[in-house]
Amino acid sequence: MNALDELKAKYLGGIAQAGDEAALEELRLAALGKKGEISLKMRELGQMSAEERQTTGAALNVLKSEIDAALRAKKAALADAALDARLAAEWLDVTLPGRPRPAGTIHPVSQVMDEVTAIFADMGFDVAEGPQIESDWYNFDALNIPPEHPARQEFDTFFMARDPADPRPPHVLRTHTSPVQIRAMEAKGAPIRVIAPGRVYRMDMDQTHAPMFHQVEGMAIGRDISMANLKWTLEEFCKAFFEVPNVELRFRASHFPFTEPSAEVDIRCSWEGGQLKIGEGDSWLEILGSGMMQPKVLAAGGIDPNEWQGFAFGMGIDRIAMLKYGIPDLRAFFESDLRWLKHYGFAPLDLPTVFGGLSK
Ligand code: 2NL
Repeated sequence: MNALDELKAKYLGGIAQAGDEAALEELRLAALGKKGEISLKMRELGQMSAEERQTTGAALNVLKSEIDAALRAKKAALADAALDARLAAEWLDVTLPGRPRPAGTIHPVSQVMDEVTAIFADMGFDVAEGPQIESDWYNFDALNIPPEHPARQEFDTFFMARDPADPRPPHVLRTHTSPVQIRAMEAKGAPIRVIAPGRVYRMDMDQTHAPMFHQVEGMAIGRDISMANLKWTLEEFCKAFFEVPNVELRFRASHFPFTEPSAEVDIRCSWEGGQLKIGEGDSWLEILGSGMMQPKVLAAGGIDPNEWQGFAFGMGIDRIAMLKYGIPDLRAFFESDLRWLKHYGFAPLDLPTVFGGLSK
């Protein structure tokens, strides 16, 4: 074996064995670098005879390109191997199902409020909102609630603190959303169709009462709005809300200071097997209070009762939400009744995975 064949064997063998780029670079410098073995051999050509120089020179050039090609091929092979190793290590199954993330849901009371609002919006009612802390005038006087009325007692209404030196009556947490309707009358005048959904407060707390609950009141004022319009409006509302083709309503004479005449409204129903069915059966379920706007209340809202008249009604949202969705009692709202939450697809015992699996 001549010297060039030895060099060739040495370098091609070394390149084949090289395990990484650094080893390859070392071999490249040893062979082809300025002081590399091939370069030194090139320099020796000067001392050779013309004939020898030609054959050795050509052979050196061939060897040089062979080594160069081997280096490049090995470098590419190492890069491929590195990529394969990474692909194997970082393997990802994109066909795996996602991890479930329990989603929050809208609160049932909010949902029912939205439903009620949408139904009345379809019948041309605007939505009005107002303050939850009201003046004594908007909450009581404007509604023809006399000073001696029980609602005005300390036991029934939450009164705000007032400097004892201040002679004005204290503000209250509104006990109904009627004040919002008085404000709407003042702001827009007649004719008007409006509903007022929102939170109300009464000093009451037992199995069927909470100190804060939700109400929707509504009113329609025009030149000749009558109780017939009230009845039709409430029937349409009940059909849409309870999602039944027919309903039957019963108006029972009643009394509210702000309406005259006044009626409590019951809906025909049955309770077969503990299941409430609206629209058929031998039972009646009270769903709301209503009546014709008392003339003094119209006047308090700045509307002339000699020119205008209208109906008004009020219902408890929490109660009709419980009826519609079959919730047995109020504690569902306070103690997160599992049936109630499950009905809405909310699993209360699963901790959200975003908290890093604290439950495990
Ligand atoms: C009930 C009864 C009712 C009204 C609310 C009302 C409002 C104005 C004028 C006249 Cl500004 N009336 N609201 C009328 C009748 C009944 O609520 O039992 N609610 C839960």
